Amino acid sequence: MSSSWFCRLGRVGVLAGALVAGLCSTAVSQQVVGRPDETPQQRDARMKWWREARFGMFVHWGVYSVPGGIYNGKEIPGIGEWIMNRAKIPVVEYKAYAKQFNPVRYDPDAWVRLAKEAGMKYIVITSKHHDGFALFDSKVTDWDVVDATPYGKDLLKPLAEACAKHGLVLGFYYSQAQDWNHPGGAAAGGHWDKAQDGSMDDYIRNIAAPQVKEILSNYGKLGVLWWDTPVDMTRERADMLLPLLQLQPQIITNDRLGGGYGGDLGTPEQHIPATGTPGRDWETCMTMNDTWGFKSTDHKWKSTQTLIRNLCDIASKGGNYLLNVGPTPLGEIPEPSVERLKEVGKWMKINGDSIYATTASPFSRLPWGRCTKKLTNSGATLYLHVFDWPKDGKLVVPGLRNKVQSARLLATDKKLKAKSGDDGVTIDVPAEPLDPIATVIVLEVKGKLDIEKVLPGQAADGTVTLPADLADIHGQAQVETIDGQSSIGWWTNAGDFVSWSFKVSKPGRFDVMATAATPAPSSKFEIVVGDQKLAAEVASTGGYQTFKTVTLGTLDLKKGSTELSVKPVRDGWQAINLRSIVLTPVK
Ligand code: FHN
Repeated sequence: MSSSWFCRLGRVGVLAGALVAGLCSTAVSQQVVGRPDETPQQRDARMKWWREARFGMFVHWGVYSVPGGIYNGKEIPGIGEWIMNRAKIPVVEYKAYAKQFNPVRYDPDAWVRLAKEAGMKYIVITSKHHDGFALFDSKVTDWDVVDATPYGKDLLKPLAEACAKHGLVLGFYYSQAQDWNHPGGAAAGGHWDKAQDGSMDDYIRNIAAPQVKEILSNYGKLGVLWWDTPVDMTRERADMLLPLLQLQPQIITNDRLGGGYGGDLGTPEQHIPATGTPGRDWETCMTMNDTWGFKSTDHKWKSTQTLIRNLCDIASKGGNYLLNVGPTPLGEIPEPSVERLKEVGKWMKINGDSIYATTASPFSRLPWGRCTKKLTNSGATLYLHVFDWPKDGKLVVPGLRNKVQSARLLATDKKLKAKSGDDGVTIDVPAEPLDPIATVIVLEVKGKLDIEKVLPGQAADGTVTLPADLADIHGQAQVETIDGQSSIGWWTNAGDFVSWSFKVSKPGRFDVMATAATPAPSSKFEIVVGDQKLAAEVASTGGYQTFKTVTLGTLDLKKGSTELSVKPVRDGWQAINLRSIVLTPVK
């Protein structure tokens, strides 16, 4: 097979820089061209199961779970699986941890049942992470679970069997460019021990390529091969690995092989992109606390609400959610993960139809939640995920012009009344939500989807709310989701600004408030409306994820269409995350 089996494109160099720090933002703008010998229909058929699945489990497991974030009695900052690199642990010393890796409580059947119960359709496990330790019986090294641990058994075989038994698709993660324990494998990801000396080409030829061959040959049919951190992955190096994919012709790969190969999917990490990428499959991978590999001191668990709303948000943008668990050295998935996955599963059992096999929302924004859709012969089924239940019992679907055939609650099938009007479709809903996290309403509409963009206006009390996800962004800043709420982030460039268009029906003087977060002592910017400029400043909130609402001053608004911009001031601007600007009439 020729090395151009996958077409290449992309900005892997940029990506790799971010990845090596373990702080990757997103694999942006890598267009998948596909395989030159694959028709679009064949590609759609190959991607079908994955696109319908929407939800999968990521598993980061290895020897690093033994120190669990602690080295020489001290907590090592950062993600648990990077402990060897962060603490610069010598190879010999790190390898000794394997003697304590004895996962006698490993129950792959229970893992798979848990993933299934959560509503996940596939599992991607680290067959080998950056520490080079193989969870399988590798013939090209002794640095694997069979040869180096008291456990002595291949961990992937029984997982593959359990997946097959319970009908889940199995995928393997493989760190092809970083391997801190085999000579030549640490060239890219850092180097602190003579034992790591060696040529990266030799490492790829003698360790990575044969191991990829092993994982693609010995575990039955696989769904996914998940490459990672393509640091220094030249075309030539990638070409030592790429042809091996022929061993699993239907396999789906991500965009992290390197060498300019785009793979099948984009991999935004730890965040949800502002919009989906039509024509390009993508998958947000995310931790449930702050680490991928087990870290005994990390108790920052995301709430079930955040996880469910993230899943809705991702599905509404046409992506998949690959949610991580980091098992302990005994082989157990930490209890807080188990609890949350079971709760997500309860929601999915009732509401799964609104996630599986759906495609992206036709609305650019909905004030109360998210939407997914399925096209039907007569029109479309819209699944409305209502996060903020209307207090007045009227749910307005703004700008929807299609005729509604029916409206019902997904959980109970109870029919609801829906009426078309100037604002869109208004649905009469019960006084209380069925599920405060996300209640799903199913709308069947007729014909080709017809949605008019509605500008935000004033609430009955005159308030104007300008949320992050309605902003027009001028520059490189991006809308991201933190704790289920959107904010404008990555706003490091003082030349970037954001603006909103909205309608004013009740003019007057307004207090201007911003909900923002920044670790900087202060950040200065101005709010511009027509020829008015309001000098504004936000003081440190303690971090990029700690939001505070501050009053910035007042502005006059005239009747009619209005534009408000937030513009950094060159002297004094520091990056902020901005969740919203709210204007309230001065009393
Ligand atoms: O460095 C790794 C990290 O440990 C983890 O495996 C994540 C998962 O996407 N990938 C890399 C950072 O981008």
